[in-house]
Formats: sequence, C-alpha cells, structure tokens
Amino acid sequence: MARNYFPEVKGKIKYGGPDSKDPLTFKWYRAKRKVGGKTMEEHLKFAVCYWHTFKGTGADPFGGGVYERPWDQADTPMGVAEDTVQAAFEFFKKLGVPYWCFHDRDIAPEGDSIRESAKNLDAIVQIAKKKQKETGVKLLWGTANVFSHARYVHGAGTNPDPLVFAHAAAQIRRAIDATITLGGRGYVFWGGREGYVSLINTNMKQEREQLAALLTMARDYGRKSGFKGTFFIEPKPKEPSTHQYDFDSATCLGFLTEFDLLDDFALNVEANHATLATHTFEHELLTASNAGKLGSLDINRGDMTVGWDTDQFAMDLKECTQAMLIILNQRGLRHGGLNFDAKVRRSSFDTVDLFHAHIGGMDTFARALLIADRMKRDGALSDFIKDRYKGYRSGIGRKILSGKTSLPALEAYATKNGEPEKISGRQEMLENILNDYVHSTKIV
Ligand code: XLS
Ligand code: NI
Ligand code: NI
Repeated sequence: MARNYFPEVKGKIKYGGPDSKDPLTFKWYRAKRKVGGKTMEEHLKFAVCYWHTFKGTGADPFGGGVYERPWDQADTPMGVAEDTVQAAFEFFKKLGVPYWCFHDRDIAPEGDSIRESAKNLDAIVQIAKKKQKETGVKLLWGTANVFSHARYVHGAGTNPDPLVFAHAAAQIRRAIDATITLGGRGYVFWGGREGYVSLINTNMKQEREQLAALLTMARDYGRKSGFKGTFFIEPKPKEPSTHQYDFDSATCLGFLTEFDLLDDFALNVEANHATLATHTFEHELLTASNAGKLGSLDINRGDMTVGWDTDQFAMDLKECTQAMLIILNQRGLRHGGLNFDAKVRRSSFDTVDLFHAHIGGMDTFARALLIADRMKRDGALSDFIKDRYKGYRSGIGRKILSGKTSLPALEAYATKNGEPEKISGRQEMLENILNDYVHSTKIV
C-alpha cells in the first residue's frame, strides 16, 4: 500500500463555509460552486507548483535547509524522486486541486550525462503519467530549469558560449517532450539568468537575438512534436540577473513582436515579479490582457518592505479581486490557470503548513472571484470608467480614434468650443466603493 505522507490530513479538504473554525477546511473555495455559469474550479484552475512545495528546503543566504521532508529520505536521488511523486499526488488529491506544474529538475535528478538526465526524467514522467490517470490531476505547464546548474552562470540561451546554449536546448527539448507526454496545457519560459550583470562585458543586442533563436527553435520543435498548448513567457525584472531581458509585460510583448513570436506565445504573469518591476499586479495583468496575451498567472505576493522575490502565498483580497476582475473581463484563461508559485516561510517547516498555505491562497482567490463577479455584474467601477470616456464614442472623439481628423481640424474644433469643463476623477469615492465590495460580508 502507498505510504501516507500527510497523516495529519485524513481525507480530502472539505468546504466548511465562512464560519468554519477548522483551519483545515475551506471557507470560500467550493470546487463545484457555480459562478456566472462556470464552476469555481473552472474559473480558477489552481495548480500546485512542485519546486517550492516539494523541493523547497527553507534554505536562505544565511542558513541551509530545515524542512526534513519524509519524501526526501531515500538512499538514491532517483529513490527520492519516486517518493516525491507519490507524496505530491497524495497532496494534490487531498487538497483537491485540478492541476500541477514542474521544472524538469524538480521531478528528476540531473544525471552524469545528457542521456542519463533524459532517462531519469522519462522514468519519473512515466510514474507521473500513471498518477495523473489514477487521480485525475492534470498538468498545467512544464518548464526546464536552465538557471541552477553551474554551466548556466552566464545564462542559458543568452550565454556567450554556444555549447552552453546547446545544453539548454537539449534540456528544453526533453522538457517539452515531458510536457507533451503529460498532456500539459502550457510550456513556460522563465529566463532566470537571461540577462546581464554588467554591460562592460555584454553584447546585449546579440544576447537578445540568441534568446529569440532559442524560443523560435523551441516553438518549432514543440509544434512539430504535436504540442497544441500555449508557450508562455514569464516576465521578471531582476534576480538572479541584475537586468533581465524579460523585465515586465510590456517588455515581453515588445520582444515577442520584434522577433515574430506573438502567435504562439502569451504571458505568465507573476504577482511578486510585478512588484519587483515597481508595477502593481493589476498593471502587469492588464497590460498583457489588453494585448490579448494574458495566458496564465503565478499567484503569490512579495513583501513591500524588501526588494527581492519572497514568493509568499497570495493573501491580499483587494489585489486578488482586481486580478479576478481582469480575468473575468477577458472571459477566462484559455490554456493557463493560477499556479501557486509560492513557498511557506523557513520557520513553517511542518508538512501541515503546506496545507494551511494552499488553503489560504485558494480561499483568498475563491472569495476574490465572488467579489469580482458581483462587481462586474453591478458595473461597480466599469460604469464609471465607461462614462468617463464617453466623449470618444461619438463626434470629435470618435474621429480621433478612427483616424478621421487632423491637427488643423482639431485646432479649429478647440478654437470653436473654448475651454473644457474640469471633471473630477473621483478616486476617493471609487476607493470607498472598492473597499465596500472587498469587505462585504454578504457575498457568501
Ligand atoms: C522565479 C520564477 C520561477 C518560474 C518558473 O522567480 O517565478 O519559479 O515560475 O521557472
Ligand atoms: Ni514564477
Ligand atoms: Ni518568482
């Protein structure tokens, strides 16, 4: 019989309702609850991330690992990998999430050669495939870790050495194969070290071209191999590189346009990366969504008092509500979902802490979904915004947007109509409205 890695949680986490006092129940998330024609599960498409949840150790720059996971105790790296898959699927099932996400090196250890690494990966993928079938849990996206190994110290695709580029290509090829085998909806590129520390030793122009070449080859290989999902780029401004080429949503959209990759790619937007770029999460989501390119979300949060990627679990109801509004307004995420790219704190080392963390994140987003749905139906902020721009729906405004006027014609119009009336932006009133929705106790 399979080992029980989470004995503190007997069966599946249940819905207890907003008044439940049991911390191991959901207060808001009820998978099958309908919200505007779709279930919560279909709206939110939660995915547990393998790296932080099962392979995180709690290490920080000042001390090593502290977690001592029961699935990390086998004698060989492959033994550990096999135990981890068992533990992971037990966790997914008990938590009741529909999806998971991985990097190649999270699920299988790197071997002594490219061949051995590929063999290790394939062996674990076969086990994961069986577990997926057994549990019904699906793969949201896969990716390759081409930033941790020492060979990637100067980047993967952007490395000055083409042999390193070739190693990255080999890894990405196999990670795409694994994603296809597991039926992944998406394939992610987060360019950990695809950037630079200093320009005095960097050919920035060529590095960006190299990165484009890698993405183009990956796209072509994936499509040729039958991958029907979406390729995602995950923007991040810095860390580990000082300056990253995928700085934010706008930068990534520009990159995809410049190198003709827009058709196959969309963005996977992460909350903490948004704040590192000194944007809000909503800004990044909306920038991607406006371009029709908001594909998936890495849900977490940063700590506004520090300048690095703390990857804490999403807990800010107002921020999550605004995120859900953007998702509802674009009618959902096609191949993407909400991936918990988040980790428990170093001091939260018990396995039960993993449940508390995910339950909190799922409840926050479930509640945010209910609030956003109500706000959308009420036209809470959108009616105001619509009205604010009404001048562009007819007359001269419409001519401006449709390119049917000119500077001299506008000069004549302004001359004739005189000074415009000053109209308040009503920010405080709208903040009050948002607060009322977010803190309403009536939305159950
Ligand atoms: C790191 C990134 C990473 C990606 C996947 O900051 O968020 O976890 O999501 O490579
Ligand atoms: Ni991420
Ligand atoms: Ni991150």
